[in-house]
Amino acid sequence: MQSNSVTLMGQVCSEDTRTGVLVETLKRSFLNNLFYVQGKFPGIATQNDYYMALAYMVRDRLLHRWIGTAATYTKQQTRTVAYLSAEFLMGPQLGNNLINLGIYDQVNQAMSELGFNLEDLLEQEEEPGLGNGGLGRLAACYLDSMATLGLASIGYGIRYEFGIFDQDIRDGWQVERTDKWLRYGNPWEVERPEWSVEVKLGGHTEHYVDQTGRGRVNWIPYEVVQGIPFDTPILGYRTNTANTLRLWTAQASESFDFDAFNSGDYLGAVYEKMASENVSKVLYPNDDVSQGKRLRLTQQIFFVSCSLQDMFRIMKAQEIPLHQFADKFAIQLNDTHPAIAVAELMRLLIDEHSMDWDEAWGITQRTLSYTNHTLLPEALERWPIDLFGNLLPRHLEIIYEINHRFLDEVRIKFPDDEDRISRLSLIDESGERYVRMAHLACVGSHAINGVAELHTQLLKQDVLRDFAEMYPHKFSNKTNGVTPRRFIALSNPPLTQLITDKIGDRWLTQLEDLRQLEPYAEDLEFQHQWQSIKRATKASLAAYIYKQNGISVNPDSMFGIQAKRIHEYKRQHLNVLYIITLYNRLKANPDLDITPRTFLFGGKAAPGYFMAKLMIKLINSVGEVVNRDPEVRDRLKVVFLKDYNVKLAQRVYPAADLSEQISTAGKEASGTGNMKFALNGALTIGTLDGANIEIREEVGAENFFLFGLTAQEVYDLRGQGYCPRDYYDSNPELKLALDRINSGFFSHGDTDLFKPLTDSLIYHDPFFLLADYQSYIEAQERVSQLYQDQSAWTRMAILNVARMGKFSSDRSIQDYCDEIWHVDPVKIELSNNLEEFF
Ligand code: CR6
Repeated sequence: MQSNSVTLMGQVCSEDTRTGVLVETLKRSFLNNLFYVQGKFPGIATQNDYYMALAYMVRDRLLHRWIGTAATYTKQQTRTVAYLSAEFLMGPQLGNNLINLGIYDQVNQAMSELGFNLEDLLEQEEEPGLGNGGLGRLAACYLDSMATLGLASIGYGIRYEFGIFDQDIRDGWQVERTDKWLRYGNPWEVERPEWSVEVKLGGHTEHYVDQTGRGRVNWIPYEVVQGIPFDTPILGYRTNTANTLRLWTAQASESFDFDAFNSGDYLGAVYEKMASENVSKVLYPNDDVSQGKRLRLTQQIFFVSCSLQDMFRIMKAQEIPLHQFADKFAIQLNDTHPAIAVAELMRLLIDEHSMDWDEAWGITQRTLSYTNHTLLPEALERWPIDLFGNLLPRHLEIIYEINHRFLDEVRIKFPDDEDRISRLSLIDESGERYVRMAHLACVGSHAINGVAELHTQLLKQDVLRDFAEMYPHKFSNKTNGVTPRRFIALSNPPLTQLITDKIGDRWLTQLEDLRQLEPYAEDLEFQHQWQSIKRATKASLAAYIYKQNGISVNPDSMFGIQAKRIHEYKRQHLNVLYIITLYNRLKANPDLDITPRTFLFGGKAAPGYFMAKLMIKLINSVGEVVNRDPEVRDRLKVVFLKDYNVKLAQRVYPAADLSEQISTAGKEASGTGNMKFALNGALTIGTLDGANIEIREEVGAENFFLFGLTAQEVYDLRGQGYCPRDYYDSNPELKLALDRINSGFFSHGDTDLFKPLTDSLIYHDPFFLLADYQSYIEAQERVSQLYQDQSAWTRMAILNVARMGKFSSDRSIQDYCDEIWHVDPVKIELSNNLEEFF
């Protein structure tokens, strides 16, 4: 650690007492914060006050790096990645910052000398749940990797007042509660009102010709919303780089309701003001599905416009001419949520900065690139033309013009192919007219990528096939990754230590180093240490379960975990069919010798998604019966962990023996939980879907429990006319499992409760559960068998971890840098003389 004393305006200030990392200094500054920031003394301080005092203490130690980083970027006019995402699922900040700063141990000691338990204080943090699941968490992992690799980057998004809802379980059903994460303040953010911007909405456009004879457009909005940025530092792991996550909050602009105020309609004006503040009020709680609401489109243009205007401000401040925009910024669109950036960047360049169309279009295409995250048709965003034109009249005109020019290009490349024209058009005209956001993103970007090999391949041959034929050079794959800092170093310290003892600590930034563990896979002593760590993390999860659910589970049973959003395509109910099958076997033969198992589930269902909510109810109902049945004698337990979020995920991954990755092949774009489980030594039972395929390739087919149809087989079976009922009729165990549900056995005699689910399976089964059932059961049998041989199991787990190097988000980000962004790392030298910054 370098000295933190600093010279500013000729004065030595902020000396070690404020930002030093000696234990004594840490204690003093913690108490200073308690008194002078929280305004509390120990007699009346709450646990939250202590957490805040600690958080500010840590933030103080980040700021030198944050300022140094900003100063370096400004001075060097660094090329910058702008990652635009409607979601950033950051998880708790305190622990991660301690790890990245490298002061975990000192702070732990300081807190314990003051009589506090650091773990308890970490537990106090309310996590910012500003995302639904994989997509938002991926954005957070990417920010961590960009900072760790020393890349100049900025994350742009929305500061939702209410993040993803808190999940409660009542009578087995999901109940949603609002997530008031800002209730006690957020110590990690800094408000920057001086960089506020205005966003226009609604109204109409007026076209005219200016004195130079140039056609111009004036957009007269119906309302104007102000965006205020809140910045959070994103520190890299053991580096000086501290980048920024900039989230926008909506506020009514003072000017816009001038008339209402003047005309004396004070209350009316204040009411309007409140309405604009709704823009950043709440995160839409849908994962992999689009809701098509006007407010959602408003959120999208809001954060996109704020962010682009912010980039223009930065250009101006650094005196970089506008025609160099594409050299200064590489903008990544995280799915189509920010795809309106194509039209908004054009509008800013043409209307507000008088650039001509061709130059603006060149800049737009060179700047933007687009990541697709799903093949599910219900997730592809499209906006009814009326709604779109009503909210964004100028953008619609620009989109028509882009479309006009684009379709001319198509006609030249593919003459006399009107079908192709209508398939490619930015406007869907097959019925009601819609703007297709994925098409807009494809046309306006120079690079388009999927998030796993299979996903990219399917994109090219199916969902975006016409675009792949039109612009083959734009397409590439960028397989997802996860940060090993949060998902091992922070969440699994004992395993981290064990690995580091063997191979040194470079693996945390060079994850391929894990390969050096391979020789230890056979080492019985090492296996033994490995097992005792797994046993301890399971015991600790068991204690948590007992506290939360009042269910006692045996840490020596196999923990199989399926933790992810609840969705039919993810097939939690296939897992349940296996539980019921095992249960039926035990009932038929109470002395059956089975591998004791604990089935754990966690995840939220979208509040409007009835089937997913019914799946939660089913899991809990089956659990209620199985867990209480004396004949089962602790050989089977079923637990639903409520309110699955990043904090809980960090507890769950280290405690898994078996990771359930059982989506219908061709449906899960990538998955990232699959990577986090494997990295913590769980073996995977899974289909050939998303990144599972690449995980299996890396760890070796013999170290992975594969089952189920391939994407091609699913496709073919669907084509032939899939008849799930045949499977039901011909497989007695499957029939018995479904009949048990239908008989009311798990629902206190209610035979109707689960009918929507079982009917859907027997008569439609859009996700091919029945087709995959037998293969799944057999794979589970192989799992149970192997678990009996603890040494063989552990060997396999070690090999899994040793071969997970590819799935670091550092590797993903390096791929984006090399092939899409073309940015290089920037070294941040920390000077103690702040004068150099001026
Ligand atoms: N729901 C995919 O479904 C992928 C993540 C991140 C998802 C998932 O397979 O791992 O994105 N897609 O790429 C969307 O959110 C649209 C997800 O999280």
